[in-house]
Amino acid sequence: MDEKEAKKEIERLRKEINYHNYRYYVLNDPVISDYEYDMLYKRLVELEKQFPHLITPDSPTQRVGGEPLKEFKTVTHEIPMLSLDNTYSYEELKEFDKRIRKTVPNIRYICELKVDGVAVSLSYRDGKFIRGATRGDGYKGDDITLNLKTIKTLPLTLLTEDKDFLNIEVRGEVFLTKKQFLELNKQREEEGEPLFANPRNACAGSLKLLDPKEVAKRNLDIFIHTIPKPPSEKYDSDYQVLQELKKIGFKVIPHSEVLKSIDEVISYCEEWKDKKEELPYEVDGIVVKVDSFKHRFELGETIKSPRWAVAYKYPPKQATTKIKRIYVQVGRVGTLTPVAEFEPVFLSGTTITHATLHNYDEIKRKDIKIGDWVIIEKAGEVIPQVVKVIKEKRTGEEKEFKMPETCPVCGGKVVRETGEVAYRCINASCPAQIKRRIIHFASRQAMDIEGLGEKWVEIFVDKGLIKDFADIYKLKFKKNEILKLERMGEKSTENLLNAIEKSKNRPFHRVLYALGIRHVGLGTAQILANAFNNIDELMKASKERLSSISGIGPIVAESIYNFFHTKENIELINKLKEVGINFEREKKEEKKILAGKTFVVTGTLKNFTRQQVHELILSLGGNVGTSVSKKTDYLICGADPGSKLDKAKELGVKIISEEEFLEMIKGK
Ligand code: 0OW
Repeated sequence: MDEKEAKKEIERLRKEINYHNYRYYVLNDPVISDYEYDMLYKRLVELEKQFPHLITPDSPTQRVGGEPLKEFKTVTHEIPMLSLDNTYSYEELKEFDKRIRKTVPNIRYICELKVDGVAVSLSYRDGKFIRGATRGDGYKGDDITLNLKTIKTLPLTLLTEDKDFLNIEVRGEVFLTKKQFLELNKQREEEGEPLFANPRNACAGSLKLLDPKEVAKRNLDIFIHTIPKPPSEKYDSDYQVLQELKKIGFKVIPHSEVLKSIDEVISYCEEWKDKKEELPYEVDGIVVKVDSFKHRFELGETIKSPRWAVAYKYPPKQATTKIKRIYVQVGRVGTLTPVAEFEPVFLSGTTITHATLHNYDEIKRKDIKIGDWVIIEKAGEVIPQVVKVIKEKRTGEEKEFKMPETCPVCGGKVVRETGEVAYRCINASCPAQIKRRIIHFASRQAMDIEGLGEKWVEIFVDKGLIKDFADIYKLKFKKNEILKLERMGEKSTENLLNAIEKSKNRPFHRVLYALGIRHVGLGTAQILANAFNNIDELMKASKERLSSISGIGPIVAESIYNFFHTKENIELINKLKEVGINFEREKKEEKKILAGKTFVVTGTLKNFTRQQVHELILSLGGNVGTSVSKKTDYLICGADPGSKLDKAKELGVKIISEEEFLEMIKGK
């Protein structure tokens, strides 16, 4: 196929894929099977790979942008993005209505759900999405185009030729569904990251990420609710324009109605007071706006907000109760989280007895004491929050809360590392963390113990057969107990015990990685294995010595030092030595195996930062280039490679994956 034909085929495919994206993501009503869609998409990817210069930013294949940004550019809103005046009672709504009718006696209102998300502006030129920005201060915001492109319900190309709609700006709310929010917090808990208090914060945090690939993982969504100026004189009703926007590809806010009287508006607010709890996303109010563009113009706006719109905010569901005690939960990664236990209190359909206090800083910030009376709030379906202490109710009996010095589950040392908010138990054998730690220990890139996956780890730990890493190697003495387990026959027991024995001789760097020291991934483990001959040398190293190693910063050095200066971990290492784990770098003399070879890296690597892989290549005698040339021997190609890949193809430079690179240096 020649370029001309390819261009035509590419355009046809894009048009079709855009339409099917709209049907699937916006209308929730696909008209082709997933398989047929995948074939179209695959074909487009192939053609764009064959003719890379035909790739355009608006292609459906370009939703997740390239390299992470260093910062966001600032952009100015042509029409300021004003905020909304809030009202908290139906009385205030009636006053709003009276004020409006003084200027416009005969009024039509649009009533819309007020989605609790992050306001953004989207600009289209010639029907293509060209720019997206946060509201910022209403006049200037951040250019977050690349992040917004990752939202599947945001059309990159509008499904219209109508010139009224090809060059428009629309505004909407980016949001996270309650389900996505809970999943994100669960993930963060596993990774020891602080939790988000509500979907809006999670959404705002996601849009601030500089790497679009990370944003894409957050599954953000968007509702369009406003067009700052009518697309042409033909339209006077905003409601009607929104219906048009829906037809050309936008996911317009649902359940809106045009109502003629404030009484109807109030019954709409009443109707959604409870109904909103069943919606998959957070709604914190109702937006009431004048429908006619002409009337809006007549009513005008104040410096802060339009006179023709108001938000009716549902009262946040609150209650007061007394803190009986504050205890500490230990998460799967050892994070210590303070939790308040209350006198049970009924709040929006559920009895509340506990609420997370997130972390010690939060307790100090709100000056929370044990025995305090507090106001708690459930701003929607998500976790109840302690809003504030009712100081007037204090009797002097209240007690200060202190974070424990030792882990409440295992008694191990609790540390709070530099720059961290969280306190953490770093005992690698802590029962609260042991399952997750063993799963990591046995995983493929660590000790690679075939057959010891999540399911069997859960069973072995629950049956008390494994309490720490060393117990894995003692399972061979418990063969009879294992055979009694369901679905663990003679053969599979034999296979598992052999796999465990075999794992004793993994390379030193993989054993270090398997220990699960915070901030020590495969790359850092490799650097440590190159810097120390064995575990004893490493355990004796001071923080200064550790942070003097290229690729190891002060925070990582502190984490490594703390790990090896925790009593339980020292015992664990001794036990692992007793069962015969290899804690030495391969005996082979330190050959500079990459001597004379020049490497260039492109794209994102799974196990190394760019700096770490450069350090590693240099430590093995290789050279590192920053651009591809005839002198380049290898291009290591990670995810989402940059233009170096095309250059390497052009020059015939050998292209290897990260896995191939690891094979090349394996066990050296
Ligand atoms: N959050 C919303 C929403 C909405 C406003 C925009 C300017 C004047 C009327 O769902 N459904 N409709 C509007 O219309 N605003 C909304 O959110 C506002 C935008 C800016 C601050 C709030 O997020």
